[in-house]
Amino acid sequence: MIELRRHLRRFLFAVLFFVQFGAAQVAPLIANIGARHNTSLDGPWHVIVDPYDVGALDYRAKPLKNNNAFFKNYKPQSKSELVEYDFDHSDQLNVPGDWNTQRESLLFYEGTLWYKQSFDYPQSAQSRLFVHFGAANYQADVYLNGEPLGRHEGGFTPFDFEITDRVRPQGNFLVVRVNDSRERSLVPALTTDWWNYGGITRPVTLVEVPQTFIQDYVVQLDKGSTRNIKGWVQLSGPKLQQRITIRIPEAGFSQEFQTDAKGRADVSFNAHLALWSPENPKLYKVEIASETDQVTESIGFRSIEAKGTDILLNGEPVFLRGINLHEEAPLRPGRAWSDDDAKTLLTWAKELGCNFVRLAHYPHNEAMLRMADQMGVMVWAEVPVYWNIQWENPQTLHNAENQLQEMITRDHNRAALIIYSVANETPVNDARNRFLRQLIQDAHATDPTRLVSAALQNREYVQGDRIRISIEDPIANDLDVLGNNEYIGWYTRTVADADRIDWTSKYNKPLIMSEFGGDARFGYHGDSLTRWSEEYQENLYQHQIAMLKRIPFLRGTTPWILKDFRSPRRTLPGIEDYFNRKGLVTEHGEKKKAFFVLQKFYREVQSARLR
Ligand code: GCB
Repeated sequence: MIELRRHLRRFLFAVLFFVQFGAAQVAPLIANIGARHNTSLDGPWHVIVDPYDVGALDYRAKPLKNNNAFFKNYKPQSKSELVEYDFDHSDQLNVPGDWNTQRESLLFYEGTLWYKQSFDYPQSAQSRLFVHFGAANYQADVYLNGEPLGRHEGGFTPFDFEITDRVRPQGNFLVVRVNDSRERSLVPALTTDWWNYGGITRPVTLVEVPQTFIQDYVVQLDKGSTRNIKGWVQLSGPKLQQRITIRIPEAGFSQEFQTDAKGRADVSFNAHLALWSPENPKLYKVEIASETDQVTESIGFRSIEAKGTDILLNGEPVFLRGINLHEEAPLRPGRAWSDDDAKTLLTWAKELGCNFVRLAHYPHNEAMLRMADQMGVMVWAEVPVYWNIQWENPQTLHNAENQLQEMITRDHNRAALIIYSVANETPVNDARNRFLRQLIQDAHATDPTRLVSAALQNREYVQGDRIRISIEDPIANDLDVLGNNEYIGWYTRTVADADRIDWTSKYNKPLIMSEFGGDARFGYHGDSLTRWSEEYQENLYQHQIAMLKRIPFLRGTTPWILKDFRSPRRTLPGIEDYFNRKGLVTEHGEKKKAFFVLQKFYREVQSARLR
């Protein structure tokens, strides 16, 4: 019944938006906004917490059309007029930032919250202006000066709206209704083992571009090549046919291309380049100029392939010494979003000996990917197709496909990014297989240069004294790299059972052990059989590592997880306190014993590879 009511509410809101105002469009994503003339709208925004959606619906639950609708930001015109909201006298929250950790009363809040920011913008007549959101979780309805711009769905990917014809030199107000209610049909769906941080969690920026501008481009090495750069450039605007010049000054490269009637130029050329790798994360300044616009971006070049059970980086076999990460800030509560957050998290990963991170379980912020490029850390990026999804629902599939596209579009020039993952621990059945195959196909079609994986589960066979665990999943045939999550010694079997386990695979493909681990409360000590103690976790890692060394087709590991993270599923008082404690460091940066076990293993792997 509650479920039904929620659906009704969501449906009514969609009616409000798309019937009353017509379907406003999310504009195509502008690449590399940091290189553009841009104005930050970050800082304190006025907010109204609206658990009953009174800013959108009247008491009959019908869409509000009058000045009571919060997006109107209406002020009483006389002392008698009834207006029951007032952004300017409401409290403020910082953008970017989740709402849960900025105000104690909002820690567990899920629902609607309205944001308002005012700004002036003296715009030049020749340019176009967009408002760009790094991300808002989960659904964002955006309004400028009392008119709707559009809606975006999905909590972890960027979106923008063109406001060229709507912006005023002075006194603009931008209102955003953010709703993070969980629903069965969404991506992710109802249940996750991470905090559902709501709000405008990433930066908001005004981006100014010329009338016809370089909207996006791919400049990356072709699949399997270390010389041939292949890609495209896309223009947007009235003058679509233009001459394009691509220059890589440091490599002495410059060449011209021509866009077609649709504003697109396919580009392909050879260049002598120092290849990007974790040991030498070389980035080149790449300049792309059209007749009307130009952008510069730091781009690295490397090839990544799967061959038999090997992963080849620049043609050489590589072992991915990884760790899982949630997008949680180090050393302070809440979502991570900044360069500093990214640097701290990746510095911890490097201290552990990592050359690879799995950014679980949704697309992390852009700063993270750019920092990984600079620091030389390879990346697995993932969409939130997690646990239980409505596999039969075509809208759910469409939603997942859209989030995947937005993730790929934002990061397709990042050398660090080598693997797209389309799912985590999903149950094998026909509808799920169809759903995931579609996503795998989409990822391959959109970006043929990177590898596609998913975190799968496995089957166990007991054979006398030994246990055989087999990687078997119908979608494995479609993947380039297999991921597998296992919790031997935590959710299944005993820690010591790992010594009796042999792994087999039906596929001639590389395996990444994408999760394993167990919880420990930092500073809680006991013997190696005492749950929640650092010694238990330490022992678990020791047995796991001994087992992992015996898997012939293993090409990477990302234990669960770098840092303790908030989760509403983890209620045990004194131990969990609403945190998943499988971190190797705490939320305050303290290192648990298991940290050093993994560090030792990664040092061994590294020196064995270098020999
Ligand atoms: C898993 C999930 C991860 C959880 C983890 C756990 O299998 O993929 O999201 O947080 O286990 O700690 O249970």
